[in-house]
Amino acid sequence: MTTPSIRLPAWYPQAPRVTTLPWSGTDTDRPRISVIVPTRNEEANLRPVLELAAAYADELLVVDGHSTDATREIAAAMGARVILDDGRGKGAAIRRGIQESTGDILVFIDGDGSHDPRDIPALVAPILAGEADHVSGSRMLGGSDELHATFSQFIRLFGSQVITLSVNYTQNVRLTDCQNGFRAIRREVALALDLRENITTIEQEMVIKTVRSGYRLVEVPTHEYVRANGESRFRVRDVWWRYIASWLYYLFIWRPKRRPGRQALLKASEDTARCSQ
Ligand SMILES: Nc1nc2c(ncn2[C@@H]2O[C@H](COP(=O)(O)OP(=O)(O)OP(=O)(O)O)[C@@H](O)[C@H]2O)c(=O)[nH]1
Ligand SMILES: [Mg+2]
Repeated sequence: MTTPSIRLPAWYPQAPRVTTLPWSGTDTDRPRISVIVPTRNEEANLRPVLELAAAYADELLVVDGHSTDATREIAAAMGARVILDDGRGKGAAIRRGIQESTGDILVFIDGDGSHDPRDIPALVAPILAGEADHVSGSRMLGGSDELHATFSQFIRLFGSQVITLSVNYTQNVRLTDCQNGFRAIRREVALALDLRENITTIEQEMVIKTVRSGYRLVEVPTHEYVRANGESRFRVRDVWWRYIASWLYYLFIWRPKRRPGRQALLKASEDTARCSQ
């Protein structure tokens, strides 16, 4: 499935793997899961991600950022529905994915091999159990191969920790990671958050809005791997001010809307919990 010059991600399994979701009810009662993969020029990384993610997905959606390589062809050949983002960045792609998806639970996973799709059952478990509306993978709990190696990574980690601490102390929560791209969220909640960010600042927007809106956010440990192939395009010097601006805006200025659907969402969670028993 690969040429010698393409590396497989470290998590790619050699052994048989369990692909079942944590659900003991009937299959027809189980909430549908959409796995959404944002991609931009990930032809060397995408196959293993889609191959394993497909095992957990009722719908596999690739939101592509106008790749100039074979990313879209590979995604389509592997059975994903492929749509294009509007060219404004990963955040815009996530927002497009939310709009286009049809599942009850949305799972976001990067297409660069940084996340192990076999963590998807653990990510969706608290939602299937009716205990969470949004589950974020945490690199602080699950470890990371790329938090400390370079000065740029140190700055990202430091900034991320400052933001997480500020969320914890202002919102009385105890989160460890506000910026991971690996998460699961009830689609109704994702829509209700009315997301606006166009770049990777969408991760902290989702976390802060979830907490401030009173939705239930749970973290589970997930490991972050070094992207299997290609270079990181993330440049701290280009985007640091957008992180600071969106952090301060969503934490201190933005106000949660009244959420008339809140009771319905809680009831749906309870129904989900009952079905899974
Ligand atoms: N659709 C879309 N996807 C994007 C865009 N930018 C990045 N992505 C994808 O979003 C995921 C995360 O982007 P990365 O470039 O890996 O960003 P990162 O994980 O913060 O940084 P590194 O892993 O260090 O490069 C990857 O699957 C990218 O291909 C974009 O503009 N549009
Ligand atoms: Mg990455």
